[in-house]
Amino acid sequence: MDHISPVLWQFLQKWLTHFALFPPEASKIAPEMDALYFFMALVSLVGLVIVVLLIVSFSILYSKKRHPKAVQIEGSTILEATWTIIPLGLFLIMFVWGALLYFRIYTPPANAMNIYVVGKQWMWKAEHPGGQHEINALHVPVGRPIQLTLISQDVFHSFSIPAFRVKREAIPGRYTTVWFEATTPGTYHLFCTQYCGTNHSQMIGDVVVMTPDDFKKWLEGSTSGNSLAQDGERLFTSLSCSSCHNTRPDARGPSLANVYDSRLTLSTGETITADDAYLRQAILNPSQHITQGYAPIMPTYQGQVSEEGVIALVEYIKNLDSDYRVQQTLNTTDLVPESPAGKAATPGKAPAAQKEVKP
Ligand code: HEC
Ligand SMILES: [Cu+2]
Repeated sequence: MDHISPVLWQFLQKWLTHFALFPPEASKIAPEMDALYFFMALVSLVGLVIVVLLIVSFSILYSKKRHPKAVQIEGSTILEATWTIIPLGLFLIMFVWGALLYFRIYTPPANAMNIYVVGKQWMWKAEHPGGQHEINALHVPVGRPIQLTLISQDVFHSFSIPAFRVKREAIPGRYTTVWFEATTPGTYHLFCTQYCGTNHSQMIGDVVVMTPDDFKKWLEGSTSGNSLAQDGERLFTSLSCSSCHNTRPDARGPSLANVYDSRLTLSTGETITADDAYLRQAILNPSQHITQGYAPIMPTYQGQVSEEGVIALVEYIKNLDSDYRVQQTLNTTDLVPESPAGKAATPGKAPAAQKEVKP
């Protein structure tokens, strides 16, 4: 909102926030969303004033007292073109402006830190890559793009942080994403904005924006001892995935190392990108897409793994390199510069073959 006087803007903003008409602007996109919002409000207001003025002045000017005898006025092309073209231009400005913002909000930058969020009646559960779990709370660092990968365990929910001007549906059976970059440390509201049953109004929580140092401390203090990928690794063994997906040459399933984000060729000849959604489907509904060169022998895990379990498995597969082991990342790697960067730095790890369940 640089085009109106900063003093006036600050005054207006304070006033609106004070009367709870306007949430604080705490993300990078928030001021830009508000600029569009106030532009639309202003255009509507100007339109309203013009229409009201015309109604009042016409009813005085052309009243029966002044004009007892009606006179027909023929149309004016110029006038009609004007009142068509000007609003059309204004609406097109709103459309292009809104579309540009929309694409920015729903396209996370490549360097965004991913946090999974699972909605269920009636709570929000967040899963950090370092294995930190939280309920009805979300801790994030300031000044860092955060991507949320959302899914619902039951019905439709909608995840909303008004102070960040961010909102996205959490849909059963499908991952959706949204991203933001928080600009101001503090605590903000978190809502479910889609009516989802009796206790919908209690499906709320706090987003805590912390300085990078505080966030690092929080990560260290909230760890369960295992990263999300390591939780996935355990599930991978306990669900016997490793009996088919392993490093042996006669393995019955394809190698899952480096499969994430790669192009797979299916038995139908189609190719498909192995993204989060694809991996989820491959686990819950394996017969839907059969990878070329393999028999459709993989059993479905529908009903055997919770959404959080699937998330852990997906995170494990994402981090998988050739030896089917994942490193112990209790923190988000690039926030902790002193931790060893490479996956080679995991001394004393058992070789993959030792953890096989079957000979
Ligand atoms: C009985 C053997 C078997 C078991 C057990 C098994 N899979 Fe599979 N899996 C396969 C085969 C064969 C394919 C390739 C054919 C297909 O796409 O269904 C496959 C495909 C996949 C794919 C798609 C990637 C690709 O390259 O095709 C993923 C992801 C996957 N499995 C994960 C898992 C997970 C996670 C588990 C455990 C929860 C598991 N699998 C258990 C045999 C198995
Ligand atoms: Cu809800």
